[in-house]
This record gives sequence, structure tokens and C-alpha cells, in this order.
Amino acid sequence: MHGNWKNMLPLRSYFIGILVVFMLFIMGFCIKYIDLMFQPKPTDCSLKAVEKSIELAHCERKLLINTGNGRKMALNVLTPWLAPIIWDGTFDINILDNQHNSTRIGLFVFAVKKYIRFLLPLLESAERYFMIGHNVTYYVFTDKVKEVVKPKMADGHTLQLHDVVADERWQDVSMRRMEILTVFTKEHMANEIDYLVCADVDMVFNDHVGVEILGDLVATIHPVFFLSEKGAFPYERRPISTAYIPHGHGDFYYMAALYGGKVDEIYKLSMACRKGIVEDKKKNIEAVWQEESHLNRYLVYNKPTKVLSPEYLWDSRFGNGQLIKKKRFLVVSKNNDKVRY
Ligand code: 48C
Repeated sequence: MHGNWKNMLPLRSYFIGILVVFMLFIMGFCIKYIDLMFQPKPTDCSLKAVEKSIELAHCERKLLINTGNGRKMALNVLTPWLAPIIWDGTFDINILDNQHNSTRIGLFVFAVKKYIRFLLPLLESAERYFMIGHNVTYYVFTDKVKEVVKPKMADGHTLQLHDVVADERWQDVSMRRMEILTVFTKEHMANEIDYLVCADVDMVFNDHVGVEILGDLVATIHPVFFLSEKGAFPYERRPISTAYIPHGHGDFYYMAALYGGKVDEIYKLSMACRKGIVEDKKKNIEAVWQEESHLNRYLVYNKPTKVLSPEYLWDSRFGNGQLIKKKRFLVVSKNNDKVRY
């Protein structure tokens, strides 16, 4: 049989055809292989592997709670008494805002003598970041009522001005707040608000501070000591003082620049602190950090139901800022010659 080779496809075409088929095959194989490469490895679902991962998670949790070493307690999201520690990313503000849609919140600030200068910046920053969309009453205590400039306030926000006498020493001014709180939480605030937030006035809000901070009794971890060992906390260590905290007792060092809670809880706290301050004064002593020492003493034996991370009390001068993703409430740096006495 003499095929007419001329009529047949030139041999070259057959060769090209075979080559193309071979190339397609290789490409298909490579794509499949690469795809397999990026497939998540089939997890080892053997019982042994699952038991191992459970054991590992348990060990990690124990490490977190163990404050002796390993991670610091303040970096957790739960205290040993199961109170939440509020860090960015641990709450859904939309859920919380809905839960608090009729909650009334008070902000208590003291601004006497030269500290009056901090009031307007604080209130203006509060109008930008503090409890936005909620019912807020500012309770401002000052010896300069006539000098107060009121900020533009959102609907549902009110400002109450109360006249107070200014003590000579700043320490006494600071401690006076506890006395004022015992009176106002008892007689006025109970019918006006549900939660009270107490703050220093030489501060500004710098980011969201909302209903996530509300709770029965709430305190803020001091930004200088949140990574310190307990022995380094500046508690009052003299047994003669009513603010005394023995070594080995205590959980965190709380800063008196921001705390709060239900009105009746703040009444109890302020009564205890005020009583301690008066008793110490009778012995002619003053706790090492004034009412902050008494606050810390109270909170050792009356644990806060919620703890705020140092996101809620920050100062750019402090170290470890890389751990503080949101600097929500900032200390205002004071050129002390203007506010020193
Ligand atoms: O309002 C004043 N005026 C003063 O002369 C001294 C303190 N105070 C109040 O006490 C302010 O509300 C302060 O924020 C608060 C606590 N004191 C301080 O923060 C000082 N820097 C120690």
C-alpha cells in the first residue's frame, strides 16, 4: 500500500501535536501540584493530636493566670476573680450600646484654683469621645463657677456647676473629692443617673470611651505599674495608716484619675475612703498617695467588677506605649510653674 505521503499531514505536524498534548499534561500536573502545595495541610485529627492540643491550651491558660512569672496579669482579659479587663478588641460596642440605650451616665470632675484651665478642654474632648449617643450629666465642682465656659453639648447632655471651697494644699483638694462624693452620691445623683464616672480634670479624652467602662464597681490599672510585680506597687505600707496594704495582698495598682460604678457603689467607696482619710488625719498622718492609697486599699477587699486597661489612662511620657493600641484618656502635661502652689 503506497500511501501518498504527500497527502498525509507532514510528519512535523504529528510531532507538534504530540508535543502540545504532552505540554498540556505537564501543565495540568504542575497546577494540581501547586494547588496541593497551598492546600491547608490535612490536620491531624487523630484522638492523640486533639488531646495534645487541649493539654497545650490548658497549660497556656495556667501560665496566663500564674502571676509569679509568665505573662503579666494586667495583659489578660480576665482577673483571677473573673472580672473583665477591658482592652481594645475585647468588646462589641454595638451590642453594649443597645444594652445601655436608656442608661444615664454622670461624669464627676473637680476643678479648683488654677486647675480651672483644664475644664473646658476636658469637656470639649468628652463631647467628642465620651459616651457618645448616651444621656450624660457633667457634675463640675469648682471655686470659680463664674469663670466656667460651657462647651457646645450634644442633645441629652447637661452640665451641673457646684460651688466648692478650695483647700490650700493640692493633696487636700484631691482628698476633698471623696467627701463631696459621699454627699452627692447619697443626696443628689441617685435619682439623676445610673452610673457615675469620676475623673481627674487635668486630662483629655483622645479616643472612644464608652459604655464598655460601665459596671457596678470599676477601676483603672495605673499605666506606670501595669507590668510591675506586686511588691513594686506604691501601696501605703505603714500599718498605722487606714490605707495600709500588707505585702502579698493586692492585685493591681489602680490610679485615682479614673474610676466609677453604680451610684450606691461609689457612695460606699467614697464613705470608706473619706472615713480612712479623717482617721489618718486625727493621727496627723496622710497616706503616701492620698485618696489613691485609700482607693487601692478599698479595692483590695472590695474587688472591682470590671477593670480598665491603661488604654483608659495614658501619658505619652510612660514606657510600654507599644502595648497600648488605643490611648483613650490622656494626662495633660502641666508646665508646673502655672499650677504649682
Ligand atoms: O482641682 C484641683 N485643683 C488643684 O489645685 C489640685 C488638684 N485638683 C483636682 O485634684 C483636679 O481634679 C486634679 O485632677 C485632681 C488630682 N490632682 C492631680 O491630678 C494633681 N496633678 C496631683
